[in-house]
Amino acid sequence: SEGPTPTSVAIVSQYACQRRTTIENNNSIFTDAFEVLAESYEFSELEGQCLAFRRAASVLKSLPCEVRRQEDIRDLPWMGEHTKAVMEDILQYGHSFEVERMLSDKKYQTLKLFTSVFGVGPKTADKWYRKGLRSFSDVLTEPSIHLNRMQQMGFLYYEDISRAVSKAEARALGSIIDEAVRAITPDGILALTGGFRREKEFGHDVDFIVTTPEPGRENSLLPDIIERLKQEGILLYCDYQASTLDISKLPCPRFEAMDHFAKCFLILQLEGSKVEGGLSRSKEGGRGWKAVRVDLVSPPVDRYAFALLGWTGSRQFERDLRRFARLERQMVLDNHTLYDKTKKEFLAAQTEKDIFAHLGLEYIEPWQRNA
Ligand code: 8DG
Ligand code: MN
Ligand code: MN
Repeated sequence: SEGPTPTSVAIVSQYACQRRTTIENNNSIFTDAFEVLAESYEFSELEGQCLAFRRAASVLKSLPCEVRRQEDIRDLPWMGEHTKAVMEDILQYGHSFEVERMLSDKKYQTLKLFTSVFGVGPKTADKWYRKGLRSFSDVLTEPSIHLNRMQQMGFLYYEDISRAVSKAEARALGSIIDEAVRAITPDGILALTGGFRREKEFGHDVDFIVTTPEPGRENSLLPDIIERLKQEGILLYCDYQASTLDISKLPCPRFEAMDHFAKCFLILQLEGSKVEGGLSRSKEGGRGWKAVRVDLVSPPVDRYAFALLGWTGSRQFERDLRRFARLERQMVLDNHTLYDKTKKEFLAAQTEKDIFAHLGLEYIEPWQRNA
């Protein structure tokens, strides 16, 4: 009889949606380094090189153990010459010279600082850098700069929202949103999504999906929730975007990065007394509350599974789900639909499991999507 082969090597898929990636990362020494370089390429708008480092990092995050020797990565996908060279330095010297150089680069440091402000993307950060601005006080005292409202709030609450949101804080916000939904409609559906659904310990915000079984009713849901939060006196900032979903346009699916659901990007005032174990920020400011970023998205109920899958992330997992659908199944997946180009039909789904099944993929639990 055949026993186990002595040199059986587990094949690692090139697609994140065929790997199970928990929050336990055995290779953060490499993936942290890759993230610095990926980010610097993102600042320079070199998307291909940025993606190469993000893909390599994602593969290493899925490994059950630490990479110790160069030969450990021999059979892994997405290990290019550049990523290998960075890993070689880390294996040999404990750090990468290229990464060290980047971390002490003034332009990288400044763009990193500016993009850490809510409402400031790489384009704005670069514009400010090219004006010679290097610090927040440079930006805030520069007369030629006009900050939009989002950026004004980003600076005003910088101390709070640049600090990670804890699980306990996310839970407290869940109760607040749930109470609001319950008061508006008893059959409202609320689900945690984003990083906290993937069981991350910390996040930069808290993401929720809300809907109702009554078609069309979801359109007034977010405005009603926002009104309630305002009346409670805890709404510090609200950027509401009404739905632009046009079902009649659905039979010509093409991939779009942004979805068309109603959504809002909020800053809420979270009372320390509502958080088990207290707020994660130091209380030296004296006030007993913390400003926290919250995202709400409100799809029609028949789009719920697609929206939930799309908003749970991680971004790398989402990218690879779509790439897998397109290249391996001739299907188009986005936050609204799944379209089979061979059969020329849309595939309906009540749950995420239905979508994985349509794609012929093993189901990956949310906590295994930290690619
Ligand atoms: P974090 O907040 O802990 O940093 O991580 P995260 O929860 O994974 O990231 P996120 O930036 O909050 O995004 C969560 C998911 O939402 C991510 O997979 C991308 C998805 N998403 C969309 N559309 C949009 C959109 O219009 N804006 C934002 N911010 N996220 C979107 O599908
Ligand atoms: Mn999030
Ligand atoms: Mn978010």
